[in-house]
Amino acid sequence: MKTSLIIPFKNEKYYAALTIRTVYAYLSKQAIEFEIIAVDDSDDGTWDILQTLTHEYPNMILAKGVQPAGYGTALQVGFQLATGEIIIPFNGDLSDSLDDVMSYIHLIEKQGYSMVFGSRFMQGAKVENVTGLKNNISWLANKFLQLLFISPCSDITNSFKGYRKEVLQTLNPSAKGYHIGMELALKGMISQYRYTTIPISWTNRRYGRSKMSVLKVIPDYLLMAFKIRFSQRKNTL
Ligand SMILES: Nc1nc2c(ncn2[C@@H]2O[C@H](COP(=O)(O)OP(=O)(O)OP(=O)(O)O)[C@@H](O)[C@H]2O)c(=O)[nH]1
Ligand SMILES: [Mg+2]
Repeated sequence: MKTSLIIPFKNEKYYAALTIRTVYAYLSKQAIEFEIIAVDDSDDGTWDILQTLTHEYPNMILAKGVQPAGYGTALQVGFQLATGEIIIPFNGDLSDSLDDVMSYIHLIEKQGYSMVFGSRFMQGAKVENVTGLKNNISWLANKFLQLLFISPCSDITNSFKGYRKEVLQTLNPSAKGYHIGMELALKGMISQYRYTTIPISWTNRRYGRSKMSVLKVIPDYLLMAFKIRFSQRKNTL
């Protein structure tokens, strides 16, 4: 099955070339068919770097995000362009692991899962250089979501997940920001798609600046979680 890696970039001039080259070098050595879809919302020269790379790598697609720019809208642009049967959002700052990408592909292709979720909070996960506050808020938010949705998944908010394309097409995400990962996971679980959660590795960025303020995004996460929970309740009454 062909895999589409969707990589969003916003002002990642230190990572753009490093990430694309690292991903290519790694995936080219695996026995898989793949494409990279880079979706860019930068104004720091990242776009020019990515454009140069498209001449080097034939199976790389480069697209601009749509305005107003957002992590969620960027992923949605990538989903529309993806031609693979497996779709995996992968962060442009190399925080996610390519070994985990291969585990996702294996679980979908060989074990028939519709979705695979990566968890930073289960036994076996390796999290490096994370800031205490962000990690604690994220852990707490995921505990809360687990209770609200009675879910065994310990990392619903993480966007690094793998999906069959046909699943994404039915989930119809609306989140414009970082909460798109949570929206897709919750809607997918409610729709009873077969999924599993595995421990993953996550390393904090070494260069550049984080675009995500965890405190600012909390209202988006809460609103979306309650909206999904209450529409689920209405449907089961
Ligand atoms: N196209 C696009 N990409 C974005 C946008 N916001 C963030 N990104 C990218 O999405 C990825 C994740 O964003 P980060 O800023 O690293 O967010 P984070 O991983 O939660 O934050 P850190 O843990 O501090 O790295 C990075 O590759 C960003 O460049 C956006 O509005 N548009
Ligand atoms: Mg990051």
